[in-house]
Amino acid sequence: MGDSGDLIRVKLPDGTVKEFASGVTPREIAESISPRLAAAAVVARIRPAAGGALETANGEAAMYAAENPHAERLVDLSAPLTEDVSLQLLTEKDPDALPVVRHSAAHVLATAVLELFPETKLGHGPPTESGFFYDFYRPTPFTPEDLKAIEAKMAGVVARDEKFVREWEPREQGLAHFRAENDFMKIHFIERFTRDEEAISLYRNGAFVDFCRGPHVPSTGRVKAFKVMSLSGAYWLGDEKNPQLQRIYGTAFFSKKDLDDYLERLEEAKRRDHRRLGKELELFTVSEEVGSGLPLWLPKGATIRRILEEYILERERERGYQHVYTPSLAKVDLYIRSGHWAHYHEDMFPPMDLETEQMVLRPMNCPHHILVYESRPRSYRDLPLKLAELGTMYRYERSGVLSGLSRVRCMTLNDAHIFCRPDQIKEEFSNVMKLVEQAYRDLGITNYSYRLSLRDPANKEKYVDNDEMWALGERVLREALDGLGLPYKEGRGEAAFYGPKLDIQLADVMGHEETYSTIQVDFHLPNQFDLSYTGADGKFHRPVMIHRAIISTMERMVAYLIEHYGGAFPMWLAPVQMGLVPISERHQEYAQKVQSELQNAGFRVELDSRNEKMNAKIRDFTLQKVPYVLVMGDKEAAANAVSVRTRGKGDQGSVPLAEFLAKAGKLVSEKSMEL
Ligand code: TSB
Ligand code: ZN
Repeated sequence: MGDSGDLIRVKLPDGTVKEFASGVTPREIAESISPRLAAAAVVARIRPAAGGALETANGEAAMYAAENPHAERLVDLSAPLTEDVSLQLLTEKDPDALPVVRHSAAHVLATAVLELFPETKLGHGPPTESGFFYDFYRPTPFTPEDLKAIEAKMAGVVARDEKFVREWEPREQGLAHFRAENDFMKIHFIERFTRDEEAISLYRNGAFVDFCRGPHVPSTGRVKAFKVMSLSGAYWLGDEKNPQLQRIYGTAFFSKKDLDDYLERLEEAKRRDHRRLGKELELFTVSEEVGSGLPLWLPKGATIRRILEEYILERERERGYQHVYTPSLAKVDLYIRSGHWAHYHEDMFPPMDLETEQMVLRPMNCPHHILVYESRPRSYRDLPLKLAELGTMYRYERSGVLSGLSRVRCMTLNDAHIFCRPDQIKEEFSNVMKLVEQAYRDLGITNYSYRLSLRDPANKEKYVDNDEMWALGERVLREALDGLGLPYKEGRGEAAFYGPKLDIQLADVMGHEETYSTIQVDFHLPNQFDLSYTGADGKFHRPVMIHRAIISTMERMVAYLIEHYGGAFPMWLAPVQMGLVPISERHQEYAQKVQSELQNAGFRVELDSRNEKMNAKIRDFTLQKVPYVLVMGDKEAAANAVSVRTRGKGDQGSVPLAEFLAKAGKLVSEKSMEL
């Protein structure tokens, strides 16, 4: 609180401190600086002088619970300030303002729905990564026409430019209002999240009132660009015994251009979606009879996978990795000893009873590789020992998060465990990074970022409890990263249960990131298994383990490559590199000769000898995104040539077969991205 009682001190981003009467609002402060700034501002960020760090959003609780008065937070431009604060005004350009306008858009959506369908009961309506949603309870399903009407009505609410006004109501009185309306979901939120509050926070725009802690943009008119996107069903509180809710999704931006850009990217993402291309290009399929998250690789997808596998095995051999084969299941005791059972068993398939034993499908390959290490005594001269395997493993991913090939339940990881001396960690780490860079270069992956994945120290269940070990692992990784000069962000709660990781993140068209490569420093498992090597001093020492995957799981990497290339693979990865089209029946023989010549040279070719028109055959190969279509008629047969149509470039005319062969061979051996 300001010392003088009715004056507060406000520190602005440029460092100046100004005094205002207590109760001044960020808007009034903005106006005192410049009317332009006041008009441009959407929301304010304040940090009380006695304050702490930025409050992190914690899902629903953050939406409804009373704010922590000491934490840095966003507030309405109309929020009265009654203590000394640092203040920053956010305009539409500030990325942190976007979730605010999306939350306001959710209120606009609910306003529209209640005006059109007054019998509807409201659930909650938070912003999301890509927009917002609102959950509604209404026995009659919304139709596509309803959604259109809702969107039109929203435009009306925006045009009315209603102020978002925060109101406080004594908790019991507020609850009584919601009870009178039979608003069972609002009552639940209030009871659950404001147990210790005397008053509840409401936001009003026009006649619409919602239980909400804000903040909001100043008025509905600031929701300049929005769109109702889709409708889905969700059970109240995720329980199928509860009433079914209708969740309407939308998105909102500060400008029409941002919205259009987003919708354009969404279209692009749909065009590239690996689940769709996987079907169209016949790469993989998922059968309900096998089960969710258990894809079947079709011949063409399997070809891409096999090429990737051979590629990475060869790189590993060059670098002194030794490959092993180990089974995909083990006795549960192995995973009890490793700590997986204590910290990871929620992600594992349940055990199978077998005579007197319990077996589990392995969720990771590490324990098996540890047993390979243990199969004979090791000396310091054996280290680093790099055991690698294309290891198949099983994880019980929840059905809601499964997606095509990118998140599955049965996966094959390009895995290795490096057993080394502590003084070798740095060099091994750097070797792994070099391999990652080489693989990404060859695969044409250029856009990636590094994430140092740390544990959440509060989560004792998910992580091994050993502060010293975590500190050491983190230090080693930071030193290695700094040594290589790599920029990285941090991810709390993203570590493996046994240690911190360096994860390499790739983003899709929508900017959504996933982890692909990973390097992990582990002091835990060597201890659990009492691993040792004989040092130069003749004594036993404990090795360190580095877990690493270069090209991730075959599933996730192929999913990425499909989307990255939009199905138009470079020559070395294309499942079919050349499509052969004889112009008519009489060119069939020549086409077969060309086919065997190309096959003998190691190319993957497909000859279309159907009784179809030439153009239909060319079109089909084009739709399959085959790099080269080779058309053969009298002229080509006479000259031992092929007429070449290059993907994305069109008809290139007749080329002597030998010349084409040499060029194609070069593209493959150089892993060229061009044709
Ligand atoms: C690197 N024990 C280590 C290994 O030695 C390990 O399993 N690490 S992991 O848990 O991070 O998994 C390795 C990689 O597998 C991840 O970085 C991710 O790219 C990939 N992956 C994880 N879960 C899935 C899944 N459900 N579907 C597809 N790929 C996955
Ligand atoms: Zn491992």
